Amino acid sequence: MSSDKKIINGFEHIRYRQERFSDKEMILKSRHFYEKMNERRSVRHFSDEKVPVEVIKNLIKTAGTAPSGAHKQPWKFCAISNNKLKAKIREAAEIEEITNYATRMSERWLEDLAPLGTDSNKEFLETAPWLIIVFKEVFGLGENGEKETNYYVNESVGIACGMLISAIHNAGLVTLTHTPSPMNFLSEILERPKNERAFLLLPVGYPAEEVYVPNIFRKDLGEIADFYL
Ligand code: IYR
Repeated sequence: MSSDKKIINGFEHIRYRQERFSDKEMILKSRHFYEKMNERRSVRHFSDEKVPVEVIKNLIKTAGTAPSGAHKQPWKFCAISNNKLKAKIREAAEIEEITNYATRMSERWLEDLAPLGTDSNKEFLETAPWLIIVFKEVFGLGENGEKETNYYVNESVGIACGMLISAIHNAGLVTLTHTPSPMNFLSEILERPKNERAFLLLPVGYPAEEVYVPNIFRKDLGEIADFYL
């Protein structure tokens, strides 16, 4: 009789079963999911309407289902709704962004960003009811504070962020990927441990009442994929 458990390399493995669909169902489901995801837009203007903490917890739990190098799960999500903290983060982010836009970014970079309408004003850092700040763990900390190696940290945390963004969209909320640079000020403000580095900042909330996004288009399948059949 086959068992639902077996030992591999001395470690227990459990039988995994996933729901299976017919080709027809699979084509429909994959198309619907694509259509849903294709509605997602990065939104830079938020309503200050509250979003329940329970939702944010579910979004973060979803991000935490991401695969990671050697299953080290090298991520930490800081969810901030505290207005004083948000104001402090905005102030520090804008100080960096003013220098970025004025001196650190090349002419070419500014030209490339022009269609998106971004600038150093980061009002969304105060308006959005939540800021989720994603930290990567460049190394792990053992029980006695000893350093442990993490693997493929950027890939792992990047994947978790993708899943987080999908979960935010699925919940009917909006976000944008804000990458203030340099980002060390976030570790200081949030008093993060020395093994963490800020990776990405995602404001989360409802869009502002009448919101506009750039009229830009996604590459079509022919441009993003080559099939070898
Ligand atoms: N970090 C800056 C600049 C910026 C850079 C890129 I590449 C973008 O796609 C958008 C903005 C900022 O957040 O404004």
